[in-house]
Amino acid sequence: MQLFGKKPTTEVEKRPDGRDRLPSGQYLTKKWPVLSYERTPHQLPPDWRLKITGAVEQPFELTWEEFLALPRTTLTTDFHCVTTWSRYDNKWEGVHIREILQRAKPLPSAQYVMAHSWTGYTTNLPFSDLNDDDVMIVLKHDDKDLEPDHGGPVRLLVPKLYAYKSAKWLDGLEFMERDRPGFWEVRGYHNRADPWKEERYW
Ligand SMILES: Nc1nc2c(c(=O)[nH]1)N[C@H]1C(S)=C(S)[C@@H](COP(=O)(O)O)O[C@H]1N2
Ligand SMILES: [Mo]
Repeated sequence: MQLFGKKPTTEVEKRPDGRDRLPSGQYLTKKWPVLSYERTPHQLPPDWRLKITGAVEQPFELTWEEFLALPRTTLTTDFHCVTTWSRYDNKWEGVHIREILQRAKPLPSAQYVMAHSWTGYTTNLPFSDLNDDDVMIVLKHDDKDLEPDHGGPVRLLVPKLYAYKSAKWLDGLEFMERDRPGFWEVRGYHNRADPWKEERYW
């Protein structure tokens, strides 16, 4: 059938895993909205360290210079906020989570992780969601240094979960044996936050 360049309206864009690219209940935006509970900090604290703590063989801290010296990687992902906006094809640059995990050597009992921001924000996730191919600690977005409003200079990225799991202004990962709810999770946001299951609130 000749479609004259129009896509049939029933055709839904799919991801390689067969899921709809746009999770149900989401709308697409080209702008990148800012969602923060805190006031945006405009400077890295002078004593900033990335603190890797808890149930790991090798707890460690990195200074900013040490963190910047880690190998970098880039990745393009979609990003989904629980308040229903999604933004496609974000290009991220940063340090892959496995650069951290291979140094820290989490214990088998480390089933959960709490991400910490220096502003006091926290968010929890299962270790298996952190230990994944698409999880990074990011420094750049679409080839520019991450803006302060978006967590610059350094944030977590867990693109397969709603964006409240991607803590802005990151300064620590705490490996835990038992789960504990983070900032929004205490206030009614879903503990797991899978956009394809619409795990928004509980
Ligand atoms: N420190 C911190 N990180 C945070 C938040 C926040 O309020 N504080 N909001 C979360 C939520 S709800 C979303 S949707 C994303 C938004 O990221 P953006 O502002 O870069 O779009 O950051 C997440 N990380
Ligand atoms: Mo969000």
